[in-house]
Amino acid sequence: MARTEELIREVETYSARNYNPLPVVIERGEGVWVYDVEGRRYLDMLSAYSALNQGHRHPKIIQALLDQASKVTLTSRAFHNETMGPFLRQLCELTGYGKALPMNTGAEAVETAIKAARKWGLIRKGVPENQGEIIVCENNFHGRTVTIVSFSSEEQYRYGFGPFTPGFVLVPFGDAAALEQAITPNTIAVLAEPIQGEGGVLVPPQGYLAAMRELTKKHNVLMMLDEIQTGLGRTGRLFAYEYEEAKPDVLILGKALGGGVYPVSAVLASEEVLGVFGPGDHGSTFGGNPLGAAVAKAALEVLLEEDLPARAQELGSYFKGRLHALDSPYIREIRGKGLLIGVEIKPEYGSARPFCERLMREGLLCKETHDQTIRFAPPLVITKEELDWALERIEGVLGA
Ligand code: IF1
Repeated sequence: MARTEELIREVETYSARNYNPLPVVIERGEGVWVYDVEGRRYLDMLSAYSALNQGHRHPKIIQALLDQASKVTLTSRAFHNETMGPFLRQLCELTGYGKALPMNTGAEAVETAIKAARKWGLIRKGVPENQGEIIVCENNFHGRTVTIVSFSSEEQYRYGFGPFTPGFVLVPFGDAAALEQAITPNTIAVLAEPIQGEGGVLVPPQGYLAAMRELTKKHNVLMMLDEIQTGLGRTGRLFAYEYEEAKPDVLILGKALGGGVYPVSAVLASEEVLGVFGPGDHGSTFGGNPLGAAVAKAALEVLLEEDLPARAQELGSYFKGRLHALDSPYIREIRGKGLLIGVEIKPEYGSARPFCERLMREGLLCKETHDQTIRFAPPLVITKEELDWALERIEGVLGA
C-alpha cells in the first residue's frame, strides 16, 4: 500500500482538487484490465467515460501511434499533412456527412458546433445577429467551458463561473411537446445527448429523437446530437440516434474517436452548415494533427473490424438480463442501452459511492454518477468470460 499512498499524497500535494478519485493508482492497462502499482488487477468498468471503447492500448491503435510518431506528429493547419485527409474521408463516408471539422476535446467540438449553428442562423436562416437561440435539455452534460456550463442545469458546474453566455433555452429532456413549445422564429438549433450519460444514464421515451428530428425539420432548426459518450458503438449501434429515424444535421464526436490513446474530436455536418467557416474563422493548434488523425483512423477501423457495436448490443443485453436476475434489494432501476448501463441505488441504502468502493475491493473499477447511480460501461472488447467474472463480483456486492 506504501507506493499507492505515496503517489496519492503527491497528487494531493500538487494537483488542484477538481476530482475525488477512488484510492487506486493505475500503472498499466491491457484490454479491459488495469493493474495498480501494487500489482493488483482490476476490470475497468468505466472505460474513461466511454473513451476506451476499443479497450486499453489496442495493439492496432498503438501501432498506428508509433508508426505516425516515427514520421511527423504536428504540422499545424498552416500546412497540409498526409494523414488528416484520409481520416476525414473515412469519417465522412462512415457517418454519411459531407464535411468534418476536427478538434481535440469533446468540449471543443461542442463549442465548434455552437459557433457553426450561430453563424448558420445568421447567414443562412437570417435570424438577427445575437438573437439566435439554442434549445438544450435539463440535466445535460456537454463539457466544462464557461459557455457550456452557461446552459448546464447542475448548480455545482456553474457556481462561481459567471457571467454566463446568453442564448440558450432549457427544456425538460424527453418531452417533445415542451420542445415544440420552446421553438421560436429565432431558434437556430437544438443540442442534446441521445442518452444523458452524466445525467444518470437517462434514456428518453422511444420516439423522442424522431419527434425532435421532425420538429427541427419543420421549423428549419438544426438538430445537433452530442454522441461524444453514446457514439462509436457504446449503446449497441454505431450511433445512438440509429435507434430511431433521427439522423441529426450536426453530429458531435469525441472520446473513443481517439481510441483511448489521443484526444480527437470532430463535428460532422453538411457543406451548408460547416461551410459557414471560412479560412481564419475558427481553429486550434492541435485540431486535425497527423498523430491524432492516424490514431483516430485506426480507432475507427478497430470499431468496424471487431464489430464493436454488435458486441455492445449482445453483451449489453446479457449484462442487463443478469443484473435484473439479481433481484437486488438495493437496486431501484436499471437503465441504459448496449454497454452504457446505469444501476440506480434506492436512497434508503445511501449513495452509490460505497457500492463503488466495495466493487473496487472486489476488483471492479466503476464510478457513481449523480450520487445514486453506478455506471457500468466496460470497453466494448470485453469477452463474455470477462463479463461473467465481473458479474460474479457484482452479484457479491449487489446480490440479495
Ligand atoms: C469531467 C461527466 C461523463 C460528455 C458528453 C461532452 C463531453 C463529455 C456527453 C466533454 C465528457 C466526461 C468529462 C469528465 C467526466 C466525463 C463525464 F461526468 F463529466 F459528465 F462522461 F459523463 N459531451 N464527459 O460525456 O468532453 O471535453 O471532456 O473531452 O469533466 O469530469 P471532454
